[in-house]
Order: sequence, then C-alpha cells, then structure tokens
Amino acid sequence: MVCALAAALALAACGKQGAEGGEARPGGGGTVNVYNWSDYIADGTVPGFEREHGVRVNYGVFDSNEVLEAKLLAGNSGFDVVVPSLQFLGRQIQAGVFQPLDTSRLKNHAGLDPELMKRIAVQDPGNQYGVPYLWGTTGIGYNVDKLTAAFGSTEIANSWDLLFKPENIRKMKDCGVMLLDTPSEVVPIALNYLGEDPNSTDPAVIEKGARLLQSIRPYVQTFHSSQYIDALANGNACLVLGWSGDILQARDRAAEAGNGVNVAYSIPREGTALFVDMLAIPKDAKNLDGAYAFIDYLMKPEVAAANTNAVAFPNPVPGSLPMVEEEIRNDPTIYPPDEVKARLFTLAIVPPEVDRLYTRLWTELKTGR
Ligand code: N2P
Repeated sequence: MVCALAAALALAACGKQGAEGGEARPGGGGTVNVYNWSDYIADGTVPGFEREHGVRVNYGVFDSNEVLEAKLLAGNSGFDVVVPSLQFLGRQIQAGVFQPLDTSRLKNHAGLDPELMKRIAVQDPGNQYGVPYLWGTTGIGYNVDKLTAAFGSTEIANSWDLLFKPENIRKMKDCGVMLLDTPSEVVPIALNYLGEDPNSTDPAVIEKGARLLQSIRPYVQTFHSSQYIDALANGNACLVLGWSGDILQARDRAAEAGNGVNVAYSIPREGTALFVDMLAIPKDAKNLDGAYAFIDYLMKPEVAAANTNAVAFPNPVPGSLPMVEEEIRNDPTIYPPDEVKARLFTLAIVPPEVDRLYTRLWTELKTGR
C-alpha cells in the first residue's frame, strides 16, 4: 500500500516487497521502471544501484508469470526491465515483445555461468534476449513439527506422495495446505509424478495431471504464489507446493520472529522443475541506458551474492560464490548436487492451445467444477 502510493506519486522507489501489488509506473528521465518477482532481491540492491548510477528505480513486483505476460502482450507496459521465467521469455520472444540485448553494454555478461547459458540458449537462441537473474526449484515446504506429528517423521517430505496421495495430504488439511497459483508449473509437476512427460502437449495426458490435482483439491486451502511465505512462517500453513528460496525465507522469518515454528524445504526424489528467471528489455522500453545499467549491476559478483544471501535463490554468477554465505552455498536444497540436478526438468515453451487448456483446467480446479 505504502509502496503503491509512493509509486503513484512518483515520490520514491520502493525496495524489496513482501507482497504482490506494487505497481511500477513510467517515470521517464532518470527513472528506470523495473518489474520483478516479489521477495526476490536484497534490501540494499536498489538503493545501491541508485547511489552508484544516479538513476532512480521505480520498482514493482508480481508473483505470477501469467500476470506479467498479460501486461507484456497488451503492450505499453511502461517497464524497462522485466523478469519472466525462461519458458515464458521463450514464447514472448516469439511474440516480438523484447529487444535483442547489446551485450557490449553489459560488461559483466562474460561472468555468467557458461553451462547455464547453454541450457538457456535452447529457448533463447544465441542468448540474444535475456540474461539470467536467479534460478531455483519448485518443491515442498513444510512445518517440521506438524509433519512429524502426522507421520512420525519428516521422511515423507522426500516424495511427492505427501502431496499427491489423498490419504497423506488429508492429514495436513487442518493445519493449512497451499499450492502455487500457476498451472504452467503445477501441472508439469503432477505429470512428472505420474511418470508422464512433464512438458507433454497431448490433451489426454494433461487431463491425467488435472485428474490427479482434482483428487487432492478438497485438501487445498489456498492457491497463491507469494502469501505462503508468511503463512508458513507464522504457522498458518503447514504444507506448501512452492519455490525453494521462498520457503527458506519463511524458515528464516520464523527464526527471526522466534515464534517456535520450524520450516523446511525438500526437493522430492521423483524430481521437479528447475526454473530460471530472465532479465529482459521490452521493445518499447523508454530508458535503455537505465535498463542496461540495472541489468549489468545485478550481474556484479558482489551484488549477485548479496541477492542470493538475502533470498536463498542461487545466482548465475560463479564469481559471486566466494561471497555467498557458506550455509547457503553448502545447502543442497539451494544448490542441488549433481545427482539431484539429474532429476530436475526444464519447463518447455507452452503452445497457445496447451496454454488455453491449462487455463481451463486450472479454473475448474480452483472453482471446484
Ligand atoms: C520469488 C519467486 C520467484 C521464483 N518470490 C519463480 N520464478
């Protein structure tokens, strides 16, 4: 609210946002309009950039690729820098939303992880349009004590059986179950659990995933893609399908509050999605100098390390690692070891007819039809 007001009045930039709803508005001149995921940047990053470059940042947040995409496809978004996940960037490139990046204006570009850049090039050919910001996995967040009370140990959290078998998830119903509100990740995870291709475009296969989700629907309290951080941290949710760093932030918030809530994150052994969120510049961006400067600043090793330290999502800058706190660097749920990585899948670009099917199935799921 305060941030939305400040943005509306163009009085001040807002830093890290805890909830969706902050709006970035065109500022022109010395303002760069950035639209990023919520809970996804260190508090000091935006002020640090503003000091170093003498540019003001108008910083808005979202918690859904679908929301960002709707704004980008409508055109005239007013944004200079946006952060879609790779598979969304891929189809937005095809829709002509972005301008190719002039990497000669990004002096830190050479410091990006070459392996990751190769993976990205499958959906952004030649790495022309995007620069990775942070990445992570989509897994299970849980309240350690509630899970232990229901199952005798936390072992079950190592499998998607916890979430996808009605006899398991129902035991967590009363303490609060939340799922990400995004079909484009939850449906592929359900398909992968069923042994199907997570990126299947076959309607009959996708329907199978939807049926699995329908079977657990009675036990899901809320579909939301950012509120689960606080809900887990304050004990209002005990089982979440969510993003790695978000759940670890919930763990840290509970510890800071000293409220006795213990939160943990697991990458289930059946495997899950690995996502990469990409910095890109819309074709109609007004402040190109500001956009390039901001993107380049985020790739500075010390800035990338500060962001990872704050939000517990890995960054794509190997030179930042010595500055990443040991506890984070050595956490296998944040930086998965190779044997875990081998079970992670990349989300593919979703064709329009599949997208429409996802949307229909998702609406039916949420409204209980
Ligand atoms: C930030 C979550 C971003 C990860 N809260 C999803 N791409």
